[in-house]
Amino acid sequence: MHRRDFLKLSATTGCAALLGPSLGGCAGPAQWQKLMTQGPAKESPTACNICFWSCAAVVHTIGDQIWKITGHPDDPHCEGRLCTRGTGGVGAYNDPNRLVKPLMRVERDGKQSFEVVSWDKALGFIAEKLTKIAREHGPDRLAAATHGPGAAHFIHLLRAFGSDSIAEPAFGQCRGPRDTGFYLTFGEGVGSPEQTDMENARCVVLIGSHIGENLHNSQVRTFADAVRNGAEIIVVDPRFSVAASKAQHWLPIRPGTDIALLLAWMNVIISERLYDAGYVARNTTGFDQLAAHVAPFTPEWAWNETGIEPDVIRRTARIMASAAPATVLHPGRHSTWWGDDTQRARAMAILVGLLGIWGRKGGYFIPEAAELPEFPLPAYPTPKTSWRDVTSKKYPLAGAPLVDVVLDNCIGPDPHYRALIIYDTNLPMSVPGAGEKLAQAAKSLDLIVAIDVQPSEATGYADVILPECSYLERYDVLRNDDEREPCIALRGPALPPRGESKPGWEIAREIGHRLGLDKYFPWKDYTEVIDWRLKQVGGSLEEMRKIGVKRFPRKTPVYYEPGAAIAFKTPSGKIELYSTILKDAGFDPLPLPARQPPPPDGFYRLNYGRAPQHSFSRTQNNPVLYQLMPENVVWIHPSTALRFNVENESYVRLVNQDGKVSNAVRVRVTERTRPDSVWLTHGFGHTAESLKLAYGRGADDSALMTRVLFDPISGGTGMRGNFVTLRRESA
Ligand SMILES: Nc1nc2c(c(=O)[nH]1)N[C@H]1C(S)=C(S)[C@@H](COP(=O)(O)OP(=O)(O)OC[C@H]3O[C@@H](n4cnc5c(=O)[nH]c(N)nc54)[C@H](O)[C@@H]3O)O[C@H]1N2
Ligand SMILES: Nc1nc2c(c(=O)[nH]1)N[C@H]1C(S)=C(S)[C@@H](COP(=O)(O)OP(=O)(O)OC[C@H]3O[C@@H](n4cnc5c(=O)[nH]c(N)nc54)[C@H](O)[C@@H]3O)O[C@H]1N2
Ligand code: SF4
Ligand SMILES: [Mo]
Repeated sequence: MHRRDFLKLSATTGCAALLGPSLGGCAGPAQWQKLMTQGPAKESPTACNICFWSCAAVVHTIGDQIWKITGHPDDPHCEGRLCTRGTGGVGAYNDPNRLVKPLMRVERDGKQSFEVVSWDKALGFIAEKLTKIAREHGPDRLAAATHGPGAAHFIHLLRAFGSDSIAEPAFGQCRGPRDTGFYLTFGEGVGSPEQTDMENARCVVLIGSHIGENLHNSQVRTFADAVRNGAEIIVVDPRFSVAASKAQHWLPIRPGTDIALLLAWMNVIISERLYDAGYVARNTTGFDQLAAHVAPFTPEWAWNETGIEPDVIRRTARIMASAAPATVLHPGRHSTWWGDDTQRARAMAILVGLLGIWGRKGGYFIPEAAELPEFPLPAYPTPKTSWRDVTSKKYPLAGAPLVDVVLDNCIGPDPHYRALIIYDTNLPMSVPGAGEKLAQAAKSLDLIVAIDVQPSEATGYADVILPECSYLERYDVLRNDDEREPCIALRGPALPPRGESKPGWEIAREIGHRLGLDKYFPWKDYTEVIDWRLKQVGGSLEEMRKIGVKRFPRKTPVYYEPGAAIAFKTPSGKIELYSTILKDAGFDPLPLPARQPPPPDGFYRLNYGRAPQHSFSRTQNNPVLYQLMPENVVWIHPSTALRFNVENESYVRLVNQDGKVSNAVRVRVTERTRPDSVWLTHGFGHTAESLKLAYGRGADDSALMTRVLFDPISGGTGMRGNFVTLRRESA
């Protein structure tokens, strides 16, 4: 059987695998009222999974219905209040389009469709294919693409099997360049949650980061603390973002020229001797080379590049330097922009070093996790070929596997990888060009498995689709992030899994057992693992089911002492302002400015980002969040509206530089976007028909990204180099 493009799960067989309105549906006002008066509600702890920030929460259930989900009062990720999306998590349970039965691709009379099968058949098929691949090619030829905390179960499965090729769009399409740039400079990346001490800051500098629309709960809260405390807020963004609206200093930069601004800031800070000279002398190397490098990059020079006036550049440089060390120069998060992204992150990291704010109060604190032992298991086998062997051929400095590289190695007559597991990630909408690559991979690979809660775009390429139950119906790995105060949180089920859906841990264990990996899954139920780990730190699962969140005292200080000589994990043991690693690898050891070509006449830069109501492409079909924002709109400048003779609320199609046409999308005419750009919220324009609410609504930014600016250092896929024009839609 030949696999072709992705199948829409609309075939009658497929529909039987979805929950359906008769079982689910969203409670209307009358039902809510009834629920609210029925009490008493049962309360159980969870960690939100509407995004991976994993805020600890309390699920209030009455019978088999969820009344509401509220923030856990003791949780530092949310301080008792969930964000819009977390509150709407109820919809993740009620979504009538949820997957609730395993599906397998079948071909009858030359026609392919998905057929409901038993778990035993689906898992048996997967195990048979993987066993054959291991025998004929080696277990290292299995790859995975994952996201989120639940991925841990499948990472464990792959490592136990003998593969470490586990890629995430959260690296190559998100944090990769940022973490690589900071790693090269400080010997470590930035954490998640980011260790920015905004609540104690006197100045916060945001470069792009659109906090407020980017709704990582505690990050927004600490940014609000900074605003409330009267900190000077400097926002560098070509668009008038929500964060810009809170700032005293909004620098509407020409897109793609941030390195020029950062170099000019350094020029001012060095020439006016505003840097922390003691910190720089004790903790950095390469200062002289840096000083010589930035000397020509004056504010007057940068004006021409960035469009920011020299006065503003000088004034903001002085503000951030005088507030230091209580200055947060935020490292950003989504950093795959223009293809020079590791160098931009390096420029930010160097400035962090000059200001002496790493490990200092009001700058970057030192994060710490709870010392929570791992459940004792045998060591993993060493993969015959590691992801590094595959990735380093193209990107020698990439710090993690890249989805693009994995997919490229899934294609062709004799691909390196032979099977792919997709867990909690929607590649066709999160990696530009991945849909086409997956369609090709489907022809070359022996097996594609998708594990998802809903029939999203990625599942359409699979041979086997396994329905995971929602986070509200399962245990997962304990949350234990590096943060200000060590703290663990429990995700536990509030209700049993709907239909035949299963928790990820059980799916991974069942596959593991069928592959003969019993020694890596020696427990019956994942609660045994959780309970064992908690008992090592004086707790228990029983206790955690009651308290949800447990805090621990810190073992190390939150900041370095002023005047400390810090041991960094770089080759020199210092902050490397000048990077010998980059030089040795043939890259610029100090960042150089770049310029992006302007849009052709009649075209606009495609800018994109977040809205508070949605997460990536995962929530558009959530019946609660759908009501808050059913489709995205395209922001256009009034001059663009005039030129195309379109009005607010009318519909247009976006056509990119390669002729790709979007769905019809509603226009919002606003001066908040530049005349040379348009703005879209990411995650809309779904093409999977079984997502009944989300299907066909709004425009998909990913589909318009046919020009990818690869970052040669980290392998990140720069997404901002695309242009679109408008095509009027007749009413
Ligand atoms: N509600 C919600 N919040 C989320 C998420 C979500 O899905 N939904 N996702 C989370 C995740 S994983 C991430 S990575 C973050 C992403 O959020 P961020 O890390 O904040 O993303 P950025 O790309 O830095 O920010 C987008 C901003 O960059 C601006 N911009 C565009 N081009 C340029 C440029 O050349 N220079 C500068 N200085 N600015 C530019 C845009 O106008 C926009 O305001 O959001 C997180 N928070
Ligand atoms: N065009 C464009 N591309 C982008 C971005 C952008 O702004 N624009 N942003 C980039 C960024 S910053 C990031 S971090 C990545 C994120 O990209 P992804 O990792 O792909 O995004 P997610 O929303 O986490 O994954 C969505 C998938 O997870 C499934 N899912 C939801 N809950 C569960 C669950 O409990 N279990 C399982 N098994 N599946 C579940 C959803 O149904 C959906 O199929 O995207 C990147 N790609
Ligand atoms: S930030 Fe919002 S969506 Fe993300 S985990 Fe917290 S409450 Fe859930
Ligand atoms: Mo991200």
